[in-house]
Amino acid sequence: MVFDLDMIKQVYSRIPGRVAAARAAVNRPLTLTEKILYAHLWQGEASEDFARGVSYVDFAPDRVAMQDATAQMALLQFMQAGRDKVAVPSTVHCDHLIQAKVGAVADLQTAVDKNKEVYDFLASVSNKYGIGFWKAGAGIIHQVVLENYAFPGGMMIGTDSHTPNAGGLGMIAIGVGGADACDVMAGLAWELKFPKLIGVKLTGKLSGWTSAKDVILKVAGILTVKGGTDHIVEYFGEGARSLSATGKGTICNMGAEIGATTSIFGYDENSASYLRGTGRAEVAALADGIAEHLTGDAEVYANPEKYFDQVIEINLSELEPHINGPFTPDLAWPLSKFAQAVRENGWPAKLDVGLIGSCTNSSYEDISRAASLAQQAVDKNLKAKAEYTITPGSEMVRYTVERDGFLGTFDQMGGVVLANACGPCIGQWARHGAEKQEKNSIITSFNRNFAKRADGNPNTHAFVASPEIVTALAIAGDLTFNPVTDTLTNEKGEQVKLEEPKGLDLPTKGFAVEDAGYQAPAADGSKVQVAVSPSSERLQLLDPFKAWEGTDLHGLKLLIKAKGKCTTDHISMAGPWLRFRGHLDNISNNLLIGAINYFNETANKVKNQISGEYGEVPAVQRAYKAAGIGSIVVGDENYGEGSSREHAAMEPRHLGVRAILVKSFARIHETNLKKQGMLALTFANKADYEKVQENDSIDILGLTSFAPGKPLRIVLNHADGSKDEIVVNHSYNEQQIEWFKAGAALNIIRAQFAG
Ligand code: MIC
Ligand code: SF4
Repeated sequence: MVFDLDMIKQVYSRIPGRVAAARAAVNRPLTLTEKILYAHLWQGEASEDFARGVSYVDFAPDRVAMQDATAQMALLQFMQAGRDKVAVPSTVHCDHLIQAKVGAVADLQTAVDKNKEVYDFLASVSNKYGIGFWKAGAGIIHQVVLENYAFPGGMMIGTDSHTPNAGGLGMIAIGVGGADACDVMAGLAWELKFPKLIGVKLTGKLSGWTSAKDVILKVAGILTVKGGTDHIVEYFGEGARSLSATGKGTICNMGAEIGATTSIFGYDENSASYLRGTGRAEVAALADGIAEHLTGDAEVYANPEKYFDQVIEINLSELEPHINGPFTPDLAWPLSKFAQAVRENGWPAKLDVGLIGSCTNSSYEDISRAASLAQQAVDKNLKAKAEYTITPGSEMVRYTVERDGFLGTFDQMGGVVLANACGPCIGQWARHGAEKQEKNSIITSFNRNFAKRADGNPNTHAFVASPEIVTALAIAGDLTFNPVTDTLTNEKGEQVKLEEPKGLDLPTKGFAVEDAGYQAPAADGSKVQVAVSPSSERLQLLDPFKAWEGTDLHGLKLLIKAKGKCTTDHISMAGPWLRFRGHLDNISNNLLIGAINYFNETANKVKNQISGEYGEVPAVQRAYKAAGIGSIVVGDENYGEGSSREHAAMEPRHLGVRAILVKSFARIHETNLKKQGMLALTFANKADYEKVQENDSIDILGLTSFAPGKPLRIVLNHADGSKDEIVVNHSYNEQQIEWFKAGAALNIIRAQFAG
């Protein structure tokens, strides 16, 4: 048993009392989200005064989960916090650093050799501080968490934006930067803007080609990549109860793509079966005991408009399969309209690769349904026309689907099984020929499809769909194929049709695994040594950031005015750069190299205002740093969308950028900036974005009276001697202003533990 039953018992013993108190305090029925949030208040009582989307509230999460690419920075920070042991149960998962090249076994071995230094570091820090460690090959963080740790009514934070996956099992699970994880592991409160609530009422029942993935593909189309910002999405209704726990996990997982703080489903029979099926019958029994508190109040679901800020209704019986993309996960196409969209937009119709798996869609159900199509291909003499890969989400799923013959079926169809890891989803894909940058199409069951993400090629058109649709299209090798209506020509020249996919929520023979890949920490870690070599190119101990100088900032240079989409992949690219996630100075060499410069429409080419010449963004910023000149980054809407990686905030901080000024921020990134002592500012008047010129020298005024709710001013001193003064907003509260003043939140913790 790897989960902490005592902790769950404690949480369950306080939920009924806290929910009753909260209901009395606000004097109305409660949504599920409110119940769990109120049950996890750090101190004090529930109150209607928590203004949704505005008030910061302190919470006490029950768990922390970290994946290897973000854990390095989280733990480097935690090591400075002065604790002997983590304050809440925590785990590390090695999943992001495994590159997909030839297949599971060889790729895993290569990763273990190549990443030895980092894995050894993570294993020894985990051992020392009481953190559970999941070795490379054990699986992707969110699947391993769903299978082992997620529990209805719990609250977890994780250093990865898809942490909400655990919402499928009724947990409030939120993606954060490493500095937030560090606070919780150090025993401090965790602060969150009290969310607004979106209710999604699901009626009907899925059938045929439609699957849980299509619910979120549809929701993404409705809400777009920023529609969920500062909201929690709560799903309910008979349709919700008809979905498997892992299907719900898929929906919650991809809620990250609409910017939602998290998403959640209530506890039901399917949650209980999943808990029992994954060796947690005790948890199911405990949850049964307080089941009424693990779902929203009946009055809420009867009149959702009264209690949610926004309500969406989807009838599962009428829902069509969807395909989203290219280049953004919210461009949603119902299957019946997709072929036409491909033709009209001139997207490459030939499908090169279909990829299934990832943390989003790698459950037993997903794989069994995809395998039912692969089996048909074999039986009907169809040869898959596109390449086809499978990344199982965990060793437990992989072992079980191998035992049940599904991997053999994929093999017969020509599929390649990759390691239980993120692989191509995070650019860890040595795709042959990608360097030629040819225009091509791929389709995945992953969640993100930003340009260059999977294979580094900006001309790869990546689409997102369910594993079933990905498999059918890979068999056809054609994006315009509609399996519901079209036939295919087989090896014998006959016309054949694919039948609807079939699968099972849970294995009839139960899950099995030989070595799940878990390593428990030492009971007493005080003797464990953690070594970081000063000459390492992958790990670097952190130096504290400097405190604020106490004055307004004058004469900042414009580093870049980014145009259009600027995700964390644009700010701090993954793929080949993942190797430097534990070395702040080295990874800073990727700062904003993907962002498009407004003034020349080119990536990674900005004006160095000292020399007047154009150079790469990191090099220009290093020149400013060497000259002791601060700078500012200007951006568009939803800046920092995507990942939780705090490198996107630490790199500019490390290189001397002082402020990020944008039209709007994605939630996790904004918090990450604040935590690292940066100024995260928004234009009071979005049109002022146009006033920023390439040669501007910029002043930030009002810092000596920096206060919550009080805008700051910025003076844009243009090269021709004219100037514009503009108003900029911020969302800093008192405490966050202290982080800014101290130079970073961590500087405050460090001082507290030292004192
Ligand atoms: C991603 O899907 O982009 C990642 C890689 O899982 C990230 C975390 C990271 O950048 O390490 C995320 O989503 O938070
Ligand atoms: Fe890994 Fe992709 Fe999931 Fe991120 S979205 S955790 S990279 S599988």
